[in-house]
Amino acid sequence: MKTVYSPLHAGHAGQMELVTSAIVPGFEKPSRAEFIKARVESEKLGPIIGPVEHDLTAAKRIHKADYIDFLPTVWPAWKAAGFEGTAMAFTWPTRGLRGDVPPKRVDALLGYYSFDAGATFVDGTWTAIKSSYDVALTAAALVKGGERSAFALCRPPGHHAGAGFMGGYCYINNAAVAAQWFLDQGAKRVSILDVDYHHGNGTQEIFYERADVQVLNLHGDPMVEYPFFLGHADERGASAGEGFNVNYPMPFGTNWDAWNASLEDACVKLAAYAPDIVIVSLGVDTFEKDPISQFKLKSPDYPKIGHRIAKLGLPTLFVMEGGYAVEEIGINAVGVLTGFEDK
Ligand code: Q9C
Ligand code: ZN
Repeated sequence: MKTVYSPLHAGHAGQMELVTSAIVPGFEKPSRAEFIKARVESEKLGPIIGPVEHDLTAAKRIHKADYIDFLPTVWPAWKAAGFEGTAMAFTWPTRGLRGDVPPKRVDALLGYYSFDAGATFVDGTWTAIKSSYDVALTAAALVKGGERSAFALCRPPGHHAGAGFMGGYCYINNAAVAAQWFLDQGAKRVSILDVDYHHGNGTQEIFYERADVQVLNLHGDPMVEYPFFLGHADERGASAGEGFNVNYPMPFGTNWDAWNASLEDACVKLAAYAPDIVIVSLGVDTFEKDPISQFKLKSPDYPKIGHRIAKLGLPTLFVMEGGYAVEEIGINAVGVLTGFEDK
């Protein structure tokens, strides 16, 4: 399996993150991608290639144009305003406020275009976002071109980003972009299987009323876990999309057996949908030692995930999402991929 990777992710570095009661160094840091790349090499998964640059047309097929156009302006505007450090939102237009009037200040616009303080900017952030998007589209083209699978080593991740907002370390929803791109290239149906620990709220929102993209999400129960405000089992899609969104919220402490039961059910539903392409939103923050997560998967479990996905027998694009136990992130992410190749 080929991996698509760009070194330009590395400029998205050194930002701070707001967690309960403190501002700390960000968990979503460059070493994540470097550990994964090193493991791709040491496991000899296959060639690592650079991305082809794309314009933003594919992003605007699923994101609002004003939102995408805002992203490259953040850091220059932040600097021009005389601010320093990490560009971070602090006010949001929640219920009872105007969500339809974008303010003029960049610090306010950060809140207008986000749902939390978790999508921050430093100097290299836009370049990294754009490279991650290019990585996803380049890997998608490999699968479209006939490869059985490809690995988009995306950083930053994407699945929390909705049509018009960022959050949770995510800006452009790389998996959703790829899904729409496959449809625009002639695919009739695409399934997105999101195995990241956190609910992929952005992906769900983008495709919620559509029947041409099936979205299956395995994640920590939003009653007690981020992103809290989406991801319940009764969210099954709406209008034409009724039945094409499937959520598997699971409690803290979920181990392989319980998690695997959800995966099995999701794979049965996926096979019944018979998509042309499977996109895996590949988060490995389900790992027992993940510093911000509460599931109990162990390293030997990850190849089993890949093995089950391979049994679907469908062209598969893996898109990197979360995972914050950096020492093991490569072992676990690449474990899924080698498990897939072993069939
Ligand atoms: N105390 C992804 O995995 N907040 N995003 C965590 C930690 C945000 C995770 C708070 C977590 C976002 C792509
Ligand atoms: Zn996650």
